[in-house]
Amino acid sequence: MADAYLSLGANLGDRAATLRRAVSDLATLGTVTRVSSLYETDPVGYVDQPNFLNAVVALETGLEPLDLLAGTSAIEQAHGRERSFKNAPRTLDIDILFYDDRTIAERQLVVPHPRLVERAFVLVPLAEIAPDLPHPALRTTVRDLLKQLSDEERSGVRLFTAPNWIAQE
Ligand code: PH2
Ligand code: MG
Ligand code: MG
Repeated sequence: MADAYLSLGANLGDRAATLRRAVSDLATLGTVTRVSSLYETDPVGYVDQPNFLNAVVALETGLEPLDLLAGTSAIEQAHGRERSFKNAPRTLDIDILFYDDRTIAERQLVVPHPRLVERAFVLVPLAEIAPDLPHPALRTTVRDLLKQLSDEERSGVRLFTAPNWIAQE
């Protein structure tokens, strides 16, 4: 069994409903062990698009990384994901952030996710559920990676309350 961390994002349609269904779909790929809160986030990269809702999920899985990627891609497809251009608005994006402490550099999949260290929309929810997790290559904890971002970057990520979002104990 491996511990994977996944980033979820949506900025089209009923974003909270899509993310809620995505979390239950992910249970077909393993056991969802932690789910962050939802965050409303300013778009990063291609900025002329609607705000996102983002969250991070921990998944215990028996799938190998490329099989996990096939599974998450199928869930994106099932939610109507279209690939028009890089960073285009999307009904659902699921990215693999970490897969145990492995580093993977395949054509289809690079793990740890190469842009996670610069993305408050990933690090804020990740720090909520796994602050002490070390980045396997940088050896810096998620908490410390988040501290390296500017106040401005962190202010683009705001707690979002959705009724019936997945309950955490
Ligand atoms: N995803 C991107 C590009 N920009 N910005 C926010 N706020 N949230 C995202 O999930 C996101 C983004 C590419 O996948
Ligand atoms: Mg992405
Ligand atoms: Mg993606």
